Amino acid sequence: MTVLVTGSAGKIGQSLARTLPPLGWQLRGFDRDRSPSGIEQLQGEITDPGALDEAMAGVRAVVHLAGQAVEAPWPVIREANLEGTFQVFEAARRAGVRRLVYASSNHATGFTPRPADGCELPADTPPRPDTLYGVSKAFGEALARYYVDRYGMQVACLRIGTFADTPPDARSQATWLSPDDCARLVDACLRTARLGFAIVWGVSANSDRWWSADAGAALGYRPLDDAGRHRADQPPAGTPRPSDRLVGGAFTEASFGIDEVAGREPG
Ligand code: 15L
Repeated sequence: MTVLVTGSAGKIGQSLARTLPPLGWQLRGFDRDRSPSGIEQLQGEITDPGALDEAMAGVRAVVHLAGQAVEAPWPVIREANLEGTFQVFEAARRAGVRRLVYASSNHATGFTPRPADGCELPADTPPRPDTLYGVSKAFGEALARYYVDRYGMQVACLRIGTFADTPPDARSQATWLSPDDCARLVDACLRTARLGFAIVWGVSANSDRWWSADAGAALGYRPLDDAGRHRADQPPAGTPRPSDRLVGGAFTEASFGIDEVAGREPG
């Protein structure tokens, strides 16, 4: 059964192209760029309904990763993450594809205070975006809810933490999502018989995690990696900053305001 992966040339897309086929999934990639992965690939824009109709043919489920993955000027966010995500949901609906895994982000909740030691935030923590990027992810979650309620789709929204081969900094002791756990999470979302609408933290089994594992466990996600095992390899934590007290970390700082980001090249 074929699963369409949008954003297949991106960091997570290329990783899933390696990790999902051994778990039994046949992938078709869709991206504006080509990537070196060995899966079938179609090139196109996620804002192009015709290209998406072609990509959805014969597909059983969609993993929607494509879009702008960090803060950027509003026109970039609007085009990629609002228009693009809408067109992907619409194309899935037209094609009768019922299941979709949506790459949301922890930055949909970035201004939420980090919980006290030993406490965890539930997966359905209300949106409190730290950037326009975070706002666009909250939009995607609302769109998902709408397609579930109106059209009976089954959608898992993954509030992804820090996806990386190894945890890159002190914050990611809590927020790291390893490539193998990412595959386990997407695999669980594709397989579960219990999916209606779900929001799940995309995080590994980190000893210092702030995020509850319950919603993921309900879908059958069993993470195995722990950022704590890499603690010794990390650079020492810098001077504490006020933004350390918030889920979104640096994204909550003044340098991520609309005026500050307006002239920046999209990352
Ligand atoms: C994200 O949503 C970003 O795509 C990624 O670049 C990281 O900033 C990550 O969140 C994070 O919070 O570490």
